[in-house]
Amino acid sequence: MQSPVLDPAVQLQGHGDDFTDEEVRLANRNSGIMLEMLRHDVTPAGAHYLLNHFDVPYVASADSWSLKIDGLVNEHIELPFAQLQNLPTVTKRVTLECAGNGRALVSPRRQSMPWRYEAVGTAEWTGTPLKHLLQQSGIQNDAVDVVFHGIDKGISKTDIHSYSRSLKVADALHEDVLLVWAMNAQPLLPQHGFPLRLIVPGWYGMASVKWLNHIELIDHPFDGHQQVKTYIYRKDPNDPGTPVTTIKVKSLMVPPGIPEWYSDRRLVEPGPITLHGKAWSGKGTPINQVEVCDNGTWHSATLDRDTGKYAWRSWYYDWQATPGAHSLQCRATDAEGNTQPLEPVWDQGGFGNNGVQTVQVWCE
Ligand SMILES: Nc1nc2c(c(=O)[nH]1)N[C@H]1C(S)=C(S)[C@@H](COP(=O)(O)O)O[C@H]1N2
Ligand SMILES: [Mo]
Repeated sequence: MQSPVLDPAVQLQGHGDDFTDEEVRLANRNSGIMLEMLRHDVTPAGAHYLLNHFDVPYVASADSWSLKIDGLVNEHIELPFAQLQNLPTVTKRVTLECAGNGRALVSPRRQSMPWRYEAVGTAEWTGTPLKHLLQQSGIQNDAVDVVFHGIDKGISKTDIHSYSRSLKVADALHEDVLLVWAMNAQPLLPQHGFPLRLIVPGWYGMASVKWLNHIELIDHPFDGHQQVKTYIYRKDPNDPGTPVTTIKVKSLMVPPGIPEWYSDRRLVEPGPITLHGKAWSGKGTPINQVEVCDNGTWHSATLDRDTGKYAWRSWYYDWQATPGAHSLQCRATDAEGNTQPLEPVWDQGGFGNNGVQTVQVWCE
């Protein structure tokens, strides 16, 4: 059998899908991690995935930035950026994943950012716990939601709005929620929220509001566009659905061998090959197990050390590559017993697809 990796006729075949011009535009703005970068425990900032709904705001310097906390608090505060940095500082290693990751792999798919596997990354985020500031301002009893407003603005459907998301008061007071000004020990890059963003560990990325300058406490559930019109798991348009919150268990592998550049079909030589990857889950739930499948047979992978409650875990598996075609897969199980489904679970918006990754490899 001729190697499908080296066969030009196979290489030139399209993937048979029909991505729209709008999807291609979104994919050019919102980059994913290169899967080989999964070898890094901490993703270099420039290789971290990116998802921006609107334009990246131009913020020339942090000097004129301030954070306002108002609404149902005893004391309205407005803190200049420089003062924020004088607050108690912590650094946490956190894996972020976009809720739409895997959207392009469900069918039919919502036309939106067509992520396959790549909307994930891990960084060391430095900032101050939000909890202290909220406690300092004094939350009033009738406060229900804490709304985080970014300064970026745009239109979805017919709603003109700034990117804003809320957390329930109890979730906002979680000790691990951070107001962040540095990523991997450098000031935030413009596209990752310079100069200030929220990081909500264990939640899908939409909760971690960038370009944050205003926190508002309100006495009702927030009904902003990004809160109620999207980021809802739905089976059909009339389904009231359930809000997207914490990250589901997932794993990915670094595709082995060398790629055919256009198709990314992989070529490996026969013999021992160590497969590497990462596995993670939400809410700080540890990973208990990763398995690797070669043409339908599952094997246990070895977990590397834990590098943080909210950070992905490295795994590896010593594979023996034999001549021919291989379909490689990996599957993680977390400490709550959640396992990745073999087939994507369909969702209207393409949210929360944690179906197993499949990598086609040709060995010769
Ligand atoms: N202000 C603002 N914050 C935002 C977004 C945005 O468009 N505007 N996108 C959200 C989404 S959907 C994700 S997945 C994460 C992505 O963070 P990153 O680009 O730093 O990886 O930011 C979130 N915070
Ligand atoms: Mo996202």
